Amino acid sequence: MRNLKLNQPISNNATAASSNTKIEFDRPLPTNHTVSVIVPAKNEAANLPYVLPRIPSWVHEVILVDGNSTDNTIEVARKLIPNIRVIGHERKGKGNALIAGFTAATGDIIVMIDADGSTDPAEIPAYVGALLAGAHYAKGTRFMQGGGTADMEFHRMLGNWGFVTLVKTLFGSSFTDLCYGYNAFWRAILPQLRLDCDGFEVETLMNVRALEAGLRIAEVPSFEYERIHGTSNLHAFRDGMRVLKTIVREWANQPLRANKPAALPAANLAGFSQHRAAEA
Ligand SMILES: Nc1nc2c(ncn2[C@@H]2O[C@H](COP(=O)(O)OP(=O)(O)OP(=O)(O)O)[C@@H](O)[C@H]2O)c(=O)[nH]1
Ligand SMILES: [Mg+2]
Repeated sequence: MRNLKLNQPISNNATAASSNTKIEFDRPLPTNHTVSVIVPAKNEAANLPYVLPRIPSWVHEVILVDGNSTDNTIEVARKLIPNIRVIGHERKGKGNALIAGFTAATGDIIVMIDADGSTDPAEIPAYVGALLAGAHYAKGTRFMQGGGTADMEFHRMLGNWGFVTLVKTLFGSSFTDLCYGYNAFWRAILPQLRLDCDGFEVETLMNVRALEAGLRIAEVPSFEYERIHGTSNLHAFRDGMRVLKTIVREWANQPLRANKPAALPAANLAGFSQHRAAEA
């Protein structure tokens, strides 16, 4: 049977490779592309020891985006990964935090994970693999074979299903999940996402904008674990309304962008083959 929470905290410092806990996935990455991992965190000191040490040692940069934590989130993060980059963000909200992290990232590939133990960094190779195989954007899904969730009450599952269906209807997508916080993409496509939101609607906005931009999107099966300690920052009704407004607004604004976006910045997407670039 599957563990519903990430195993145990790993408090001996630095990377997974140097800790006592052996991470099976921590094999060398078969590419020279650099990877940045963005971790938005608001009062997650108790959860970071379960999360940060599981980030593969070949990740070249980890950015913790702190939401004015009142616990010792920053101190714990620095203890676990001494060279972690810690930044802040201007306004409240996970969306604002992620945008700050994406903007600060320097890697060819950007991966976003949560700090509460819901998303397992050991899955990062699956996301990176999908990008190296030709996707521009790799979005996690809890609702494909190989994925799952231990962290979603029935009403949230129902809401997510409703939004998935709405996006299918309005945008013609075949997404199996929508409001999930584990995604990855080539940094070169960031301008095409035109991200401009503050709250938990951020994942929905990213997914819909990736569709609108005609990006090659791959879904990656992912298992969402229970938050380990602390309480959620999400308010199902309020944040559900923000998601709904985001979908409707994006759909309503579509005709204003009658022309499909210019060709993808394929030249910058190393790992994306030449003849694919010519097709775009
Ligand atoms: N920097 C920053 N991080 C935030 C903010 N709000 C949420 N986060 C982080 O974003 C991640 C997801 O937030 P959660 O509160 O776990 O929300 P959720 O995963 O949708 O809800 P649960 O499934 O109930 O945990 C966590 O790592 C939070 O610490 C914020 O305003 N600023
Ligand atoms: Mg969570």
